[in-house]
Amino acid sequence: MAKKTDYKFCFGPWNISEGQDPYGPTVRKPQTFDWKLSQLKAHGFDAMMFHDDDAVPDIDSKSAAQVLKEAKALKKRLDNLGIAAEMVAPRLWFHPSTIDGAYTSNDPKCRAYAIDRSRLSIDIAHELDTDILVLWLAREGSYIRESKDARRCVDLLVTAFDKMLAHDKGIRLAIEPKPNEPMDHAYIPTIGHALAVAQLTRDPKRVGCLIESAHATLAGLDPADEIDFACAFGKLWSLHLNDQNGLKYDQDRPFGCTNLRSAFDQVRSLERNCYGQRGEYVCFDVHPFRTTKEEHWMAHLVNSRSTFLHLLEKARSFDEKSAQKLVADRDYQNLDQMVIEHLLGR
Ligand code: XUL
Ligand code: MN
Repeated sequence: MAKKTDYKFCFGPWNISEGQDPYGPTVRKPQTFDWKLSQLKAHGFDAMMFHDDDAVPDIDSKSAAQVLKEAKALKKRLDNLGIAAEMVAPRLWFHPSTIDGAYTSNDPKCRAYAIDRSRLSIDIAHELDTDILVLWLAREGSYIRESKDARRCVDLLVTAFDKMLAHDKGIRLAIEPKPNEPMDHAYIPTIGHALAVAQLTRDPKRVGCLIESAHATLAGLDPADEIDFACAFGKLWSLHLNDQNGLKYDQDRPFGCTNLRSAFDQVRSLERNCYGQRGEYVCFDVHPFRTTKEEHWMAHLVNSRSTFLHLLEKARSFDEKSAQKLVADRDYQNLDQMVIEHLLGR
């Protein structure tokens, strides 16, 4: 029998968010970073994900030396608490230099800013002892098709990735595709696009991906199939499990809350690909509903983890033998019902 994975879990400080949306302000007072760290351990999580400015606040106002000093101090705090840093991601969508995109901005000065900041993020990752740089390419796309040359933008992305790969021989780039929001259309909307672009870089072996369930759903794809596809290439290096109710704004709902069967299929796919056995983490990129009271602030994370563990039990207790008999008989009708009954606990 295959070895059972002992899954490790993580989330980011932004997942304990204050409820702001485009139509209204925050509804919960911000929590301190220390509180977030203490909650992480208390609720059975093992690691934290970091944007570069989660790790070092106000990063743009500090010298590189100061940034690295603060990253070192953070690493000490994490070590003392027994918390790992899962990844670092450059936040390339807040600064004025990223208004028209970062690596694909039409302005060469803005592109230079994006690459410099990415290199600094890699140095932070190094200090935090993670070899994963996550790239959610937030503004690499267009609102107006004629504003950018999409062919040239592919070249610009490859140029930027090559500079990052050259900067640190140990870093691995995990591209997190998302088809839209904030852009009308993103240049890297799916895992297929991410892995294709990886092949154009100077070191394709160090360019892989991160799948977010909601992003796959927004692309009209099945998250479980995306997981299998990435794993067929050995390129699934991180994962943002959550849920999404149809084709609308990115919802980051608790894992399994909208489509329990899809969540079950994602867990099955992780299991058959032995995800987690090479040190990968299960991360939940989920947000509390705006209505959430401060005293229930961790519920969306705790519930996502708990649903994952329940579904893991369901995946492991699924009667594969009977399922295979139905498959051999092309009786998908009863296979369908078998899955439903299993999820209903019958
Ligand atoms: C955006 C998103 C980000 C990335 C990290 O939709 O998912 O939080 O996961 O930059
Ligand atoms: Mn994400």
